[in-house]
Amino acid sequence: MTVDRREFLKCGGLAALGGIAPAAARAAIPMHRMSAMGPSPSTISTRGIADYTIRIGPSLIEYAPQSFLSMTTYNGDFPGPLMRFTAGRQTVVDIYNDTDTPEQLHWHGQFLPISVDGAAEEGTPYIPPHGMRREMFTPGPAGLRFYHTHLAAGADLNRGQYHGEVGTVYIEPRDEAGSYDREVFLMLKEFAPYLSTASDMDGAPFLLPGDVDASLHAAGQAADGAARAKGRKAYDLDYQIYTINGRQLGFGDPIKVKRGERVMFHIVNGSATEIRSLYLPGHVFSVVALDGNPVPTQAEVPVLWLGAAERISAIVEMKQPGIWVLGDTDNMSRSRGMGIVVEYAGATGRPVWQPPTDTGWDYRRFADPNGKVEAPHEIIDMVFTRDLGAVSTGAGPGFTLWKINGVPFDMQTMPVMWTRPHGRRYRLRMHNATGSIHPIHLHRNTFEITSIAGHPTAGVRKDVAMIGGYQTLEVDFTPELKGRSLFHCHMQSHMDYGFMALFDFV
Ligand SMILES: [Cu+2]
Repeated sequence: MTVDRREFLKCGGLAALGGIAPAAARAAIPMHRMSAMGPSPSTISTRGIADYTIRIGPSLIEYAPQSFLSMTTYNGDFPGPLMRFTAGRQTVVDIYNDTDTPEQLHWHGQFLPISVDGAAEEGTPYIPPHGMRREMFTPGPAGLRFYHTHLAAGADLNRGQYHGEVGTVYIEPRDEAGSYDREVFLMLKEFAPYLSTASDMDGAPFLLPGDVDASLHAAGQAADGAARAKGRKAYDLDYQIYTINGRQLGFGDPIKVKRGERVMFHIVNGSATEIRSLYLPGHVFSVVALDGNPVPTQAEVPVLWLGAAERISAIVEMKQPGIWVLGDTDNMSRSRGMGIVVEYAGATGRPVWQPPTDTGWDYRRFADPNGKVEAPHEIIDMVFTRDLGAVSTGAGPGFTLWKINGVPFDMQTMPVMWTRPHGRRYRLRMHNATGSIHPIHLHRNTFEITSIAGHPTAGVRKDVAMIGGYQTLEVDFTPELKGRSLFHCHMQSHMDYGFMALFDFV
């Protein structure tokens, strides 16, 4: 999905983009279904025509020539249509659920009322099977956001974010510097999940700083040892097919560039569970924004890393003519398709891959070196633990159960863990007593990373952040909105098996 910026502006934006119904087609959508399905009063628009219409339904996606996957998608394609909003300007989106099961469409990274946020745990109503909802909201904050289903999948790998219900949202700032020539949107996503027995479920040590907390390590090892002593085995998840924008490496359209061009890459990790890296041999990424929020320091890095649901906006100056593979640094992931070809005008030959030499990832590179962190009104401690293979699925291994402060989230009663006054600054001090990296996420808010593994930092604002194995991560925030906000690990298999908790700001 590549958009020439000048062309985009010339054509008036929305109409220039694929996957978006023109006004005439939109008017043809059966409006009578709306009243029949009875949209909730809070979401009824005074306007007649929606800015975007989304249809959730089954489709076939051609991930390689003559090779198709059957999956649930938005508007019959993967990724779903790129939705462009303007910060602060009210928008209307009609969502039709053409499936047999209730749906939730979550507007990830935006500050929206519970009625439209798209999480049943907070109280968002489901979009009924074969029904629709009209959602009216004021988008924000500006920057790269996305949307995805928010259903629990559990052991059913045909549900939730394992499927194709993921799309990009770009919220135009009111004033954009625009120091680039072209923008390219990349959606990273694996398909065809399968389960195996974990040999080593903990990730590679790319996350910096790498300090491990001895007491968290001891606690984690003891818990894993106790589970193994009971004869427990845990499932590990992997995927057969890896894609960028729904195509395996070599089968999608190449990104065509010219020497000297500055290309803005807007990258979304739409994975259900995986951490991804990206490298373009001979080039560097100048990181402009993390999770859509401008960074204080636009550092240049050779490799980008994104936990599930993280986004990066980065500019690459095209100054190494050739044909290159922009791909995952992991050879197995790339061989299964995680990459896309970058082709300079006039270049010939086969796409070239070279491994990077520096692969570390440190959020502090993008921080404000002189930033001062405000003291919070309250520090909320969280301890993350796991019980390997504790959720039995009958014969064979089990799914690992995840706990926050000793409690796995109860999907039946959906209890609030912390009720706190609105208008105060909170610090989440998260202690990871497991060897896994977790991309933790807080709905309806942006937080500031204030400490990583004991090292203070300031100025990096995100809505997802990776916490390293046996490390402590601190993030500060002042709740944007009153009401419930869901906190969870963004790995589908972790959030479905306990790794969630609710705040209620009153
Ligand atoms: Cu997790």
